[in-house]
Amino acid sequence: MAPTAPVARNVAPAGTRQAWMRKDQIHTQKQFVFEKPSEVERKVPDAGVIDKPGVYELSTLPTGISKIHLIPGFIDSEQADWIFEQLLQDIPWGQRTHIRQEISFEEPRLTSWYGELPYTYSRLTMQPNPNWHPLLTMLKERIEEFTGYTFNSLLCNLYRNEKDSVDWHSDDEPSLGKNPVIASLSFGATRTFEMRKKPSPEENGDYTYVERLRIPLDHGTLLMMEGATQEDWQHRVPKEYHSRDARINLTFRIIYPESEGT
Ligand SMILES: O=C(O)CCC(=O)C(=O)O
Repeated sequence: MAPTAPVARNVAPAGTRQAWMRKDQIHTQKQFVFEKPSEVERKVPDAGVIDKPGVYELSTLPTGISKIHLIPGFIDSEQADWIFEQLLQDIPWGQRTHIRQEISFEEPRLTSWYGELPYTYSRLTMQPNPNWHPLLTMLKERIEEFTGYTFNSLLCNLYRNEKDSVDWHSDDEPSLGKNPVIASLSFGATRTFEMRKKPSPEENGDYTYVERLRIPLDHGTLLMMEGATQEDWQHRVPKEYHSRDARINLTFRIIYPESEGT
């Protein structure tokens, strides 16, 4: 049977004139009859939570497997305490300004870049900085030993409080090459790292029904992102409604000269 839309029927008793025909009739009896829509309702899926150590395959698509590896306590909390204080003090933190449609706005966080090559994201270029802090070199080597990858660059982020954030994006700049491996190490206040799957072409860019994940990243936690994760998923660190102390996030990357990575 063809689906029928919900209808409102005039149920005035038979024999009476229709209300619209009688100027003196002021009371009409209308009854709304609800008929269930035939279309299946779509539910916005609840966000999953990943807070246990392990390797997680997020999705398998023609682009490949999107994989993350969560290692809480990669740096033990006593060591993480003094590393955090040292990095807060020694890293040359700066606030970058973006210009979009002739409107300039400051990034809601402080950043710093290390590496022999420049790094361009959101049309903003961070100049090469080969002067690695010894503590950052030590952390890079520890991650390399654990993961088997060799990183040549580092983007440092400082979230000063709950108002600082990074919006939805993928680390998919051409200079990172295909299927980039990103090692993300966190110190200080716990913040939620959120992920959402990119919608399929039929969704026309609508993220309403996509899969979502919440990953609390605390003091000393390492998060590895690999495979098609940057191609098929986005991530962000949202602002928080409640107060948060400072947090430092170090994202070790492999940068290629533009022509090689593409
Ligand atoms: O702070 C974080 O955990 C994420 C940082 C990030 O998304 C980035 O540097 O691209």
